[in-house]
Amino acid sequence: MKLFFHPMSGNSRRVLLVATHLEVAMERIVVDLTTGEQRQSPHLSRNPNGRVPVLDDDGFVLWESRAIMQYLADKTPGQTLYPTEARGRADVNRWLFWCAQHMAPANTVVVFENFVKAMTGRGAPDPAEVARGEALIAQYASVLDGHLADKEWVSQGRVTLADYSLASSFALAGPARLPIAQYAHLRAWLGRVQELDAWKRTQPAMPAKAG
Ligand SMILES: N[C@@H](CCC(=O)N[C@@H](CS)C(=O)NCC(=O)O)C(=O)O
Repeated sequence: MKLFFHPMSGNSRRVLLVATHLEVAMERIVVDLTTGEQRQSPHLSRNPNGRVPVLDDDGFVLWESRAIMQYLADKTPGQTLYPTEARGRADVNRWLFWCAQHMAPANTVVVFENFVKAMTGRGAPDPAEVARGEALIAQYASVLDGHLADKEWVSQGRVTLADYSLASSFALAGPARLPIAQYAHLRAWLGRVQELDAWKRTQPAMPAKAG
């Protein structure tokens, strides 16, 4: 199994977290997002969207990070990250879709302005874009914070794909200055995820020119 990824990519991180948690061995191949390698051949033939991560499992090529998480879990007998019972799975799916549609895109606006631009030499953050992203984060982080007020984990009372998917979207919260200081339940949960072995083992080294 091969994973085409970038170490600073939150979308890649969620796949690495699941692979590490499940002890799925995979060769890791960096696609250099800072030079545009993702929009050139051969990567475009792996993913016509020109993005990472992409999994290649013996010729079965799969893109979209949450689809890859689900595939890895489904291939692992006895795993507990992705429930097999209908309601448990539906609840985890709810948070995966919500993450993809709402929370991660909100975080991405600010991560792009405050972190990716510096990493790729694209100039200063645009204050209007930062404000737009911060408003979206306020809208969705408050939902997650409220949900976590009486819970240790997002779903099922245990670590699931939902935690890894959502936490990955906050992986650059510090260097990208995501405005989450007021969300105590969210921050406490993020701290719990960051204590997990899989999180520690997938921590990337920060690039010198970003942050
Ligand atoms: N929905 C996709 C998003 C993938 C994505 O946007 N990846 C970013 C890195 S975090 C990327 O490859 N960006 C390269 C670019 O936009 O040129 C997924 O979940 O896999």
